[in-house]
Amino acid sequence: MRLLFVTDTHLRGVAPRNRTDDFVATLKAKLGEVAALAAEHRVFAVLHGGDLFDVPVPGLGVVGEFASILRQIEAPLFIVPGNHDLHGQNPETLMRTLLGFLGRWGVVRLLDKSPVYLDDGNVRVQLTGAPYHFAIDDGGGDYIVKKQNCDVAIHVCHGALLDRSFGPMVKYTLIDDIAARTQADYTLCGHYHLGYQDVCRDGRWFLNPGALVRLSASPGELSRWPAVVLIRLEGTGARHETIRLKSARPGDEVLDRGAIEDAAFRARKRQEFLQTVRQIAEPSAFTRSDPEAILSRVLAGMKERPEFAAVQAEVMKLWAEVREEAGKGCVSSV
Ligand SMILES: [Mn+2]
Repeated sequence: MRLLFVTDTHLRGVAPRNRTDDFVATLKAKLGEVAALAAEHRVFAVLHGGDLFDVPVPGLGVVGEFASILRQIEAPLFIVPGNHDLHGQNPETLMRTLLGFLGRWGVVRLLDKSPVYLDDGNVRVQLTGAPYHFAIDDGGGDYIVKKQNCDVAIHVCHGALLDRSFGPMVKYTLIDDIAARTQADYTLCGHYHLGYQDVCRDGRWFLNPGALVRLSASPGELSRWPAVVLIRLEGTGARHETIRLKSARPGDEVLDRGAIEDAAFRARKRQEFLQTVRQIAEPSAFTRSDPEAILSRVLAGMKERPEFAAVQAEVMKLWAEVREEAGKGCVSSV
């Protein structure tokens, strides 16, 4: 049995900023290549890691642009809903989205934690999914499955399951924190567009080949090549290969370098600014419980900077809103 995994296709009718090619034509070519690979390898099913379209309810014109290509995929398409498939990233809205509609129509099969079994008489596969929701990376429980009544268990996820730490600013789950707890032979993940090198822990694989499309012009997107994964199952054995898409172009041919340099410049400026703020607000300042005193102290240290007036106005506006929300000045600590 062969299965094809593809993720984050973000089908859309307009080009994102920073793309220099005919983006819709590129999307069609890539989707066409996925359909051709599915046919060439006679896959039993195509597995999709979520974010099929870029918005939850695209216009019918956009849907129609891709419908004939999606129809070329003869194998059933199993998909886990991603955040872009949902209104406000809320799973409860699924039935009001295109993906929910396609699921009910039977065009796609929606995956969740209830197992679905694929059986070709040779291999029996347990298929489960972890759809996106706000708390998917709180504790990692969604990434953990039990393997039952099958030769191979595959879990398809749309969350920030990552191979390395990303610092305190984003929520994520480390593969190493859940690897010993899940019984899935393959955990196939979308959502983190850059993907990572295949991870293997005690014979269990954790794969994210990256998004099918490069939507932003970040250095990571510039240097990577869109790919899909082909999994071959025989008895209880499994192997897989990453297939780089022939229809993709090198990043610097389709992404605007000017935008990349602008982004790098902004990131540098932001770092400089944060550095200044850190120097002004030495740790003792934050041990005080009076948030207004902390704000005043940080602002006072910035008086010489040209952006001072604008920053002060914005900070005070936000602070007033926070006080308002919290009940007319009842906030006494941050
Ligand atoms: Mn995505």
